[in-house]
Amino acid sequence: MTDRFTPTPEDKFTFGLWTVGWRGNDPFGDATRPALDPVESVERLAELGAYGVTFHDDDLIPFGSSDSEREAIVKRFRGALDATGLKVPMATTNLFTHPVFKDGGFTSNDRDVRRFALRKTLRNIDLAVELGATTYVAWGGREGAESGAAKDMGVALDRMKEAFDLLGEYVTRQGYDLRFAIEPKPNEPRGDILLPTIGHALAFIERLERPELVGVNPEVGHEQMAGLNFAHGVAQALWAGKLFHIDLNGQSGIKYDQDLRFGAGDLRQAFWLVDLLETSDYDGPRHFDFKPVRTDGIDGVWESAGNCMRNYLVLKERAAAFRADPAVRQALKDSRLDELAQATAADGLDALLADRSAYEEFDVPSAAGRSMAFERLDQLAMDHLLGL
Ligand code: 3MF
Ligand code: MG
Ligand code: MG
Repeated sequence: MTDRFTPTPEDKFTFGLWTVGWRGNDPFGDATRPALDPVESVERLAELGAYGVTFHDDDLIPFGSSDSEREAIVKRFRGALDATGLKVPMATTNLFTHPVFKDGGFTSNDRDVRRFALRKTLRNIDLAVELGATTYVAWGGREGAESGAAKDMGVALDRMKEAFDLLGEYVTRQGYDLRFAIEPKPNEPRGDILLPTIGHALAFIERLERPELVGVNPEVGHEQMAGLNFAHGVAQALWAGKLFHIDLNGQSGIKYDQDLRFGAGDLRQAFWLVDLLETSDYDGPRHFDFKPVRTDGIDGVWESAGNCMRNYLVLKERAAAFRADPAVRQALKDSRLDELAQATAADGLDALLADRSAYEEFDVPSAAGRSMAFERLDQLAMDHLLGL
């Protein structure tokens, strides 16, 4: 079906090889689908209208491959990219699957594992840059603990900082046009993970040697697993100039990482997220990090990949209609959003202190009695979201 919600590469939709390639294995069950050839993923995603693909080193080149195997795989992958025009805007490192990373990569208590993790990352950074990536994501899935004394958190943060400082030094020395994006997640697979939310990551970045090289890659479901409002978190990342990349998917409340297709789960949060992204200056990829449901065959994989993009475009249309509606513009005024945009004391501290109308003569009961009129505004959003 081709309609106005059919994506094109201009929409900048990208997918991780590990998303469509997920075989349905979970902690309680084996794989339900056969392995997907990365070249087939590239071809199918291009047919569906995607802009690019992303990968962990091990998604493309199985852990432990020889140099010649690696070379052959990369050559074949590059051939598929050239043939389809698909881009690789981002790449990342798998520092979580192999048992060697059971206590983490950059913050494992084992120093030699930390050195291995850094070398594994640096090696894949070279490949990422070769393939044209400008963003390098770091999700520290195993950087954490299940018990109190097992990890000294302050010291682990020192090691995390050391890792990002070294990575920053490397890309600077190599002259690479590459920035890092930290992906926060509160838990799973570790009981508790370091840098659990967007806010923790933003604060951490400011302590680095080269903070300008590091931003965040927030994921819808990860913040919602912590009960947080995703659009608010993304808004703060944008405010800090740190939204370097984004992982889109769906989640229903505080539970395991569901990785539903985008738009499933909390639809209202998805609406506000698209509204935010589309009215912001973020022009990076709209990257889907989801898992096609394990109950479906390969048909469901491509169906859900298409639906991630479709749902984004539907919400984009709905959000634009909301912003363009004269009734909404009036409701925004009635709710005094224009007043929020005015500085509170542009006249300065002295003028504020001298202003009797601000305090001594301020009519508190009348201000307390003013309705904010948010209910009407929110129902207008609901009506637009529901397509009324
Ligand atoms: C886990 C994730 C990860 C990261 C990936 C990219 C396997 O919940 O979201 O996906 O997105 O490692 O860095
Ligand atoms: Mg996830
Ligand atoms: Mg992710």
